[in-house]
Amino acid sequence: MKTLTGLLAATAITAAGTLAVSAAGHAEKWDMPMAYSASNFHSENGVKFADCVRAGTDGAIDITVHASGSLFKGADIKRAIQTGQVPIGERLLSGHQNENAIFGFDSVPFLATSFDESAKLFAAARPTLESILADQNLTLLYSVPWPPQGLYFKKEVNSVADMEGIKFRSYNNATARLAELTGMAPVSIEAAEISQAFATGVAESMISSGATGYDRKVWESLTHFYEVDAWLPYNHVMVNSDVWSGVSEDNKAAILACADTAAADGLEASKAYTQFTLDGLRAGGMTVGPASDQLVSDLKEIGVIMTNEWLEAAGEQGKAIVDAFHN
Ligand code: PCA
Repeated sequence: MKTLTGLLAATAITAAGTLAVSAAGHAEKWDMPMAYSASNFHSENGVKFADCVRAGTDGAIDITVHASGSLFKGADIKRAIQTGQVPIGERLLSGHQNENAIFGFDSVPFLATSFDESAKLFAAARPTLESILADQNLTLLYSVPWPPQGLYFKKEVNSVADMEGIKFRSYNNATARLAELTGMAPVSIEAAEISQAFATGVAESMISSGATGYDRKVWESLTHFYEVDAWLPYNHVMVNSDVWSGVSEDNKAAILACADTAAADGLEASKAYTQFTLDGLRAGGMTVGPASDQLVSDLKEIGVIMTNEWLEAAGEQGKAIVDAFHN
């Protein structure tokens, strides 16, 4: 639901964006919505990217990061960039699989389960992803993976049978489907709102990284984290293609150099944050460890179903990505 302040802010930004474009030669102010908490590594990396762009363009492009979904909620960020309500923003594209199955390349269970494999998978998917985004008036600047995804509960869970009926917070199509196939009840909730959802019992479990559980202090409501390493989903920073074509060649080169740095720094931060946040969950009182053999084998069976469903939906392009990944 859009709030009044959200609507007012969006209107003000559209006006500011128009002004900035018409006043060529002056500093352009770019508002950059991001969905996750300011202390999360993606958001911190976004602020560093903005600093790099400001320096690299001699102040001509001045990006302000708005973390925690404060300007637009995660689910609305992609559309806001496409339609020019904001020039730039960050979004988890696997949340838009209903537009194009390729957007879910990174959430196919057990296809790529480590940072190295996920980098290979992303490299295989990138050209296809960029051409789909180009048709949507979006230019991809950089992408950063979340740490491996594991399962959170408020009780011990050793098999899929133990998951029956649990209220499960989903963040994209794959997580909602996982809930259905495991007999849980999916409820879509943005990361910014999960602490409250767990505290009030609207949700009782989720699949996510240690990072998100740590950022949202979920040990206040949940007790167990099982390392499943199901997949590593990506956040993508994208710019509106009309805005991008108005950027000078020099400034484009500066921004692309900053994007490369942000991709590399973001990956390193994601790796470093993995162990740090699992330790943090433990320090918060949670039981953190590998899933039982039974749970792993149950989940792998569901993974096969979801892989087949994704391949079917993603067609030739999806198959080409998986083939390139395996080669
Ligand atoms: N955190 C995000 C997406 C994946 C992750 O690790 C979330 O839970 O919304």
